Amino acid sequence: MVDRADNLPAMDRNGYSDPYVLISIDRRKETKQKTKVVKKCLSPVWNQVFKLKEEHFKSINDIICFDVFDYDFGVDHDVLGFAHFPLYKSILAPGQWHVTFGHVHDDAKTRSEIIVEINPSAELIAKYIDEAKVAAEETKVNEFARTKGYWYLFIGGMYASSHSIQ
Ligand SMILES: [Ca+2]
Repeated sequence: MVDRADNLPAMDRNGYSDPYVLISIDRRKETKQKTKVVKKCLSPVWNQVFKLKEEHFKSINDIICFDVFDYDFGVDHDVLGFAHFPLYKSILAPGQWHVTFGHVHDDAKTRSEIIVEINPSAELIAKYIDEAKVAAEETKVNEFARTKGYWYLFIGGMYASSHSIQ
């Protein structure tokens, strides 16, 4: 479900944008779907529900992408912002997400926010729940490693560190 966005940057000369969201899994072509375009609006409400096909998910490392663009007639559409969710996060914590993104064009002072809701099916959760827990642990380990200044190499499912943790 793509709910709404707030404080999007203005890309058109009239002081507005014409925002729409491109939804995809890892930006793969066959998974792409679009919201409607909301004309002349910086806080658009889409309120549209999309179904991502279960067979389009290839692994727990997939990213669900919400790329926000400004529609322009006949020319390339400007990027307004990106919100990307690792599949494991939406498996472990389904529901509504508020995502703040930095402006790609940083002349604006307020930060944009997009609100989406991701509700994986019971089948998808059952399929990926174990891997999602592992992925979350690995992310934690990686973050811990970064904060402690350790360097980890991910080799065939094993972590090898240049220093050992006490
Ligand atoms: Ca436009």
